[in-house]
Amino acid sequence: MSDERLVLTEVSGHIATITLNRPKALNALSPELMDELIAAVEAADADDSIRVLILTGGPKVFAAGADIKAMIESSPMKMHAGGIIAKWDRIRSCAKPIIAAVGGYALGGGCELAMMCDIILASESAQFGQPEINIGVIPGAGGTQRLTRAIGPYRAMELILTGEMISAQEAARYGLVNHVCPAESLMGEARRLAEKIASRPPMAVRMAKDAVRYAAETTLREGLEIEKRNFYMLFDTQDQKEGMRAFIEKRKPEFTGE
Ligand code: DAK
Repeated sequence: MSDERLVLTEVSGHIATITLNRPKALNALSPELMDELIAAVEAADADDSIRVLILTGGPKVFAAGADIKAMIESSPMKMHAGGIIAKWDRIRSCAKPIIAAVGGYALGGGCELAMMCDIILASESAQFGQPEINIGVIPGAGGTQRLTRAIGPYRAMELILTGEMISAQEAARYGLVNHVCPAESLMGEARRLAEKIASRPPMAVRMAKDAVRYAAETTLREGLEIEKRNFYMLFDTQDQKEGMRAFIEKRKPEFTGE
């Protein structure tokens, strides 16, 4: 692993751990870092041996937002032509579950990146916020929408209008964070959860992620259609036969991912 890489990937068993590696700039999400991150996520998504991704920024910070220094001279047309929205959307397109392990600041684009993940674990000293208002803009990678859906309109409005941060504990109380852990056990907990999910039938995991995501992104009627479609599709897998047979035969299922 070279120190110059902005994103590091480590694979162990069925789990890929992707680490943002720009600590001196608090993992500010520069265009170069985002390119490496998207490549790492897409590589893990395409690798059949990987079932779950963990995304972290290391023990001290998750990400302090998009790189303000890289953004200051931008223009609407530059941003549009650079396709940055489409780029960020590629993280969200990952079919496998992503667990965010947040060790410190998750601010602005960093908070939005965590919210593109499927489960958020945080260390006791982590802090979350959308401080864009303090630099004359607003969240641009889903913050106004995802935060509002995650914690409700009144709390989201206050956070976005004041730009203030909330602690990991408050974020957990609001429903943004699944579990808060001591700093030293954050990665262990992320791994334990990733392994649990990786032991479940992978096609069912994908279909479940897909259906749950629709709940936040579409109408109830459409979401129910997607759920039904995904449920039916799983009857084309060996793991469905094995799971149901094992239940009837009172034994542990052996899932193959087929
Ligand atoms: N960008 C660039 N550099 C950053 C940075 C950032 N967001 N955050 C920190 N750094 C750099 C600092 O400049 C400093 O670098 P040097 O001066 O040493 O070269 C180094 O990291 C350490 O930072 P501090 O000295 O400030 O450290 P402190 O512990 O004193 O303070 C802090 C930590 C996190 C409170 C502070 O650094 C801070 O307030 N950072 C900025 C937080 C922020 O405003 N974030 C929101 C940025 S706007 C979109 C996609 C994404 C976005 C928008 C659209 N599309 C797809 C359309 C996202 C926008 C944003 O995130």
